[in-house]
Amino acid sequence: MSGEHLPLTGYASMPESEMAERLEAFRALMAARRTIRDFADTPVPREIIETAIRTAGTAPSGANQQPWHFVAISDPATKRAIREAAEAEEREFYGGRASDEWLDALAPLGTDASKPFLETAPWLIAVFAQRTGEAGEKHYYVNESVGLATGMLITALHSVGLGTLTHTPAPMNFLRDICGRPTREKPFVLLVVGYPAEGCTVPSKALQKKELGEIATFMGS
Ligand code: IYR
Repeated sequence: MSGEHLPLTGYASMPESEMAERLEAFRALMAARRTIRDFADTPVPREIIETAIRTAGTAPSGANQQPWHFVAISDPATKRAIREAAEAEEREFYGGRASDEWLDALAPLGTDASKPFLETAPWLIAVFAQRTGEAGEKHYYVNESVGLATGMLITALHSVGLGTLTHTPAPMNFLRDICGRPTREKPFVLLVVGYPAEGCTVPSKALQKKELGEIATFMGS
């Protein structure tokens, strides 16, 4: 094996009964996660966002290149600029750019071009995918890597009672300009973060998750 290697640390096996118990508790925690669109303006400390982003930064990535950058925004003027740019795109999307099939698929969610949460929520985290590194070197499996990191970010935030919305105004190149990021970075997703507003509702469709038999096939025992 080439390249320096060190002993693996941080793994401790446990009895199968404890595995089952812990996993069931974690499954139940994650099953309670919902994408929300109605946020309270209650502040969330910066340290909480920092630790959640550091958690995301532990994700596996192609050749461990960590091809991500997170811009965490609480500044009201920047949030307003993002809202204005996102709503301009969304007005075009809902006003004709989206196919009828796409609008039909979205109908159960009840979304429209109005995105007040982009100003109400205490934090926006713009996630950028780096197609190349600082020295111009190619990054591998960029979307897979950034998707994994984003999933871990959402999981970390949910684990401490924060709600998120994975928002993808399309196109979202405006995020690169507003956040001052280089052209080698592509906006991946805009994560809206905060506490659910009082009386927050979620679409009933969001409560229906597929059963194990629909999402998994086992080949062998
Ligand atoms: N970006 C639009 C439309 C939208 C698209 C999908 I796919 C969604 O799951 C939700 C919304 C919007 O944010 O309204």
